[in-house]
Amino acid sequence: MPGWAGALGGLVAGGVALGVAQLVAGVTKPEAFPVVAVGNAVVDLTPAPLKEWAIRTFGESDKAALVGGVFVALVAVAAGIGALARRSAAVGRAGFAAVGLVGLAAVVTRPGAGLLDVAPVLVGVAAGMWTLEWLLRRAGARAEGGPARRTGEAGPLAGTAAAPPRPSDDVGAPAETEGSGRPAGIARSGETVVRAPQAGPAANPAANPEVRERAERPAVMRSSEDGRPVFNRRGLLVGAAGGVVAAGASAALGRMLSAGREAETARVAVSLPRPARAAGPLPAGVDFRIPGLSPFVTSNRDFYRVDTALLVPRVEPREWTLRIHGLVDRPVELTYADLLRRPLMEADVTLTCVSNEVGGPYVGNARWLGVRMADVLREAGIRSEADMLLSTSHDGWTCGTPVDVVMDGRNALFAIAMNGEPLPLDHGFPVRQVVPGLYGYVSATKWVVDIKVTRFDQDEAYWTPRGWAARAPIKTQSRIDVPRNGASVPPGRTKVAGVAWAQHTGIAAVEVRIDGGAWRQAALAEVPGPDTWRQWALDWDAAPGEHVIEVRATDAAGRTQPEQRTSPAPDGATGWHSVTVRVG
Ligand SMILES: Nc1nc2c(c(=O)[nH]1)N[C@H]1C(S)=C(S)[C@@H](COP(=O)(O)O)O[C@H]1N2
Ligand SMILES: [Mo]
Repeated sequence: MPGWAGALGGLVAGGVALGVAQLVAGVTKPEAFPVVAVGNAVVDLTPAPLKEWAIRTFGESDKAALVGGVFVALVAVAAGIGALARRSAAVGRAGFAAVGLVGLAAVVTRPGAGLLDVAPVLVGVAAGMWTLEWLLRRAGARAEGGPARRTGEAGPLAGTAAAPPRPSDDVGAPAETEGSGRPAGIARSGETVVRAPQAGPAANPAANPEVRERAERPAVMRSSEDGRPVFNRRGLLVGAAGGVVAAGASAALGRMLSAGREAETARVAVSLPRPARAAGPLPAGVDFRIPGLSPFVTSNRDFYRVDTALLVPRVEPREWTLRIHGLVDRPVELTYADLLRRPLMEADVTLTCVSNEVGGPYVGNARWLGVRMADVLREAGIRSEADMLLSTSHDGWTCGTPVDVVMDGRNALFAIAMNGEPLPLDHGFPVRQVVPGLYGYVSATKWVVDIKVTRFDQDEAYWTPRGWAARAPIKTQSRIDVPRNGASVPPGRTKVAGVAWAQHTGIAAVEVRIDGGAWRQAALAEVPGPDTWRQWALDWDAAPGEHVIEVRATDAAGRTQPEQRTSPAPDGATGWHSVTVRVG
């Protein structure tokens, strides 16, 4: 087997080792990825003058240069190990073990290292050793049962390698003959021998004397006349390709998991500044505390989530910036630190999704902490012809919000916190928009990174060409939470209760009727302002039988919900919510 084949095997095995290590680090601890640990250790061990030289030479990319250097060193070492391992599997294993020891030393000497930190190195090294031996076996090295077969890693067919030849053995068929030391499944490709080097693309393999000769020999003798193993180039290349795929896939998955954990680590590390304008405690009567009724404050865990993101964007605050540009006098770019230095305010705001059906679950209320969008936009200087803020999220989703709504004095925020915690990753960490009174798809951009000040007649946001209205104020709605539709209710006095919302206008009245009878006024809970939902409740003397309960709300502008049911598209559902219950 030529030297390049061993080197290739070493490289692929090294890649698998790193990919697997990255994957394990992704599930255990991202900093325990050995390349990062080695890089950090190198930084610590580098004498100051050399460090300064590196910073002078590589500048901002000194970290990239360092990690790159570690990778180049690893590539060279891996290739060397592979080339040496052609002769002896023990050498290959020793090489991986030596590299692993360096990785282990780096990992365990990191500040805050724990026992679990050794896992990425150990599992990665094991995967690399296994891959190297597997590849070299495929390539034909040590076909005569060298150390490879004693490792016990060979497939179930390995034991047949020394079986006597069967006269009927044909080149294409005998997995047993070709299976020497290979995992089952791979062994079945009789092709491997037919297309072995020198054999050529024989149309009729049996007619090729060389192939026939080789096929008729037992596998133990699958070597050339001089006693050296036959090099199976195709076997090696196919195996190497598989190894590259496995290495890439595990590295990608590991990076994904790591990124999530890094963002989560960064999120936990955020210490929220005190608001310049705190919202104060909620009024005592905001919550009737009726079992089954939505609590006034929706916990972050229970808050509905709606977005187009298959993978939750993982944005680290130190990498986050918000750019405001377009029809402005002075474009603005803010960092997370800039945002946190500005006066923060708290606001209780109920979010609602336009896709919410009448009675549906896509509505939730939270206390948000953030910077007023209007303050930042005023600094940028919005031109008079602008009427739309086209915001873009980290993952490229876009949202069009009317300028006048954001600037009219309401609590439209670049929010950084939700219910006293940094925004959960799912809800837009590190920064999202919250605009009272507009459905989420035209206002509530999560992971917001860019705002283009523009015009509705010049730009379109994500959902507009998909059949949803460009402008979408929230429609006044009410929902019955208890009793649930289809519930059985004991006869006698019982509570009917739910929530109603008309953000930025406020709820003035909620009425309930049973079986199409007269409307009765429900009691309304307190609210901190017009931007949240409002609980309502009514005592009902339930008589046995089946009953239909309906609800409708009237907002502070005097508009009562229309009875006419419409579906959510294009700008929000209308109609009265109703439930049917059995009493008895
Ligand atoms: N980046 C991004 N932000 C987004 C969306 C999205 O798809 N991507 N969906 C919007 C919609 S339709 C709604 S209703 C709200 C929901 O916010 P939540 O998931 O925090 O409840 O987010 C809005 N912000
Ligand atoms: Mo939505």
